[in-house]
Amino acid sequence: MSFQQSSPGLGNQYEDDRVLRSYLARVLPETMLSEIEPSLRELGRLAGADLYQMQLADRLNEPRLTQWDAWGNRIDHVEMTPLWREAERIAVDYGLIATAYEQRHGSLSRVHQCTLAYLFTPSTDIYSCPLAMTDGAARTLLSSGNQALIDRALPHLISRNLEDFWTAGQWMTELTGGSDVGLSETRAVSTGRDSDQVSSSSQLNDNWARSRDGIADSPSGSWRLYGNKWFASAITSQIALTLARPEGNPPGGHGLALFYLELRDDSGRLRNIQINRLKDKLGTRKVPTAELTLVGAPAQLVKGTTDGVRNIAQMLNITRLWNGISAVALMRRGLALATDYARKRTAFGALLSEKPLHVDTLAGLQAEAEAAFHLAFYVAELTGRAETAGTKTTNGAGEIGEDEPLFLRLLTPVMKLTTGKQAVLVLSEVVEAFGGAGYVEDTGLPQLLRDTQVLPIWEGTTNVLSLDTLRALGTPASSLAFRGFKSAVFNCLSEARDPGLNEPMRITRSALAHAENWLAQTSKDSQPWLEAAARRLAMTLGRTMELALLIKHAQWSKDHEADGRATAVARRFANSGIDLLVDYALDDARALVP
Ligand code: MFK
Repeated sequence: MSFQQSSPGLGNQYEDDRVLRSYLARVLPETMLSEIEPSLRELGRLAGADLYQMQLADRLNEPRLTQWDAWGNRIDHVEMTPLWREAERIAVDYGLIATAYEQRHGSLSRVHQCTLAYLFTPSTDIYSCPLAMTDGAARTLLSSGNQALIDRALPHLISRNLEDFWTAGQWMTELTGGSDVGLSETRAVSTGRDSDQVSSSSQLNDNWARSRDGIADSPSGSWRLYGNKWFASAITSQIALTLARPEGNPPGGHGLALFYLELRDDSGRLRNIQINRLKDKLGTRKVPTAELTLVGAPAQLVKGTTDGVRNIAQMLNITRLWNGISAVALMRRGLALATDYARKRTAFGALLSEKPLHVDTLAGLQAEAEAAFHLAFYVAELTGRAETAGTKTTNGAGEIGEDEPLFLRLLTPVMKLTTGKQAVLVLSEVVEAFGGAGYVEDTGLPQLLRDTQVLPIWEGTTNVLSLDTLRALGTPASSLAFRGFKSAVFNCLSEARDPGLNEPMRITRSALAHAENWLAQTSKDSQPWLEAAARRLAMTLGRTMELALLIKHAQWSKDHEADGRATAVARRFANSGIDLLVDYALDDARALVP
């Protein structure tokens, strides 16, 4: 065999990323960009070089659960893979959580953090999962106003020191379901004084110190949890937020309460928690996802004894943002590899990069990825603004409009569901772009697709988030959320002058008007009709917003970078199906699915 095929390679993942760099140049003040750029460049280098090599070498490693020691003691120890240990170190070093809470750049700190996450994610085998939950827990504790828990846990969650750093789990799913969380069966039994009365952090720390000597003890005034958690991601975390029903509470999400747990005692033993097994999953195999039994695990109330679902929702909004950033990061990785490969692979007498059909295929994927990128980072911008609302920020972006919180509430599920689906489509095509090689494990490509497949599932499936979109819309059409959506779309179009953007603008306006009219009509109809079309509506909103953001960026790029590529992307994406709102008779659907 004389023929040798060069493998696809990666350059500096920051320097080579036209889309990211152009976006940052638009949204960040110059001083901020020049301050953070050296660390982005360094992380981009790591992600494309050492970390990527380590990821390929770590491919066959998986977390290992050891339930018993040699002497018959139950230990339930989970060993992380070498790549994950390195990923944790890098995450702490680069401040992947800290950046969002130190808020050195006001609301734009979220954009900064998401940029770090975007560069970090594709080379670290879903270590973004524990980071997402850690971020979500930090935000949830802050919003809870529970000062004792904030003082105790927050410094660890946002630490830049590896020794102090804690990750958090988010245990919601039970055998009864991952979507209808209100069905949770875990019981909470009060052990005495209500922990709401634990008012100072020193008191809480005292209580904790006293309970350190044994897992059977817990801080006074706390609770014990009994039940099974069926999908507890990243069980290696130090703390978890979870839902349980205090005895006597009514059924449903309202009757659940939000609890805080510290998983291990000082000797590292789990505190009345058993790990039954690790899940054998399609992808995300580096994530130690566990089935747990809580056998009186000591816990603290985070905020009141009811409304657990409402109180954990803050966490979901943050992890959904991470989901979107992960979706665009994985699309970027797949396309970086496929594009490089196209420049190295010859077929039928020419490089793939010179073959019109191959180039056209990759261009379509690039348009999807670029559209998703702008939507995910736009939600990061809005999240940063919501988090710093009312504070004086260094970038003057602290003021938010009346519609903005409801608009963000609407756009977060829309973004999560839209980008998750795009990522699966893009990664599936990326695998195909390599032909048979894409189907072979040691290229690392099948794993990319399998890991991506989780994105439309966890943190709310596409259908559950479509229903959430309806809930977030409130009273359709006239709602503040939709008003916010509409004005954001029009704002994006307001400065577009390039004639090349006329057609994308027409398609945006038409999709928006259709959605608005459809909502006005359908909201008068029956609930089943509205529900049946919820996914088509949510995807239409997501793709319309994406196109509007592409148009805005294209005009900016033309004006400031003399670059027409973003316009080409907007034109391509505009013709890839924006308005998906078709009405099918519900009876026909029922007939098809007897
Ligand atoms: C790569 C990065 C990704 C990170 C990965 C992390 C791995 C973690 C693995 C997992 O944990 S996966 C499991 C995640 N589970 C979910 O995402 C649950 C999916 N199901 C839903 O989202 C359902 O819509 C929900 C459970 C919220 C529905 O439950 P209910 O009991 O029917 O709640 P309801 O009545 O809709 O809402 C209760 C309250 O919460 C309402 O407020 P009020 O009480 O004031 O009326 C809602 O408005 C509010 N709410 C619900 N969702 C909200 C929200 N508020 C703000 N934001 C939201 N997203």
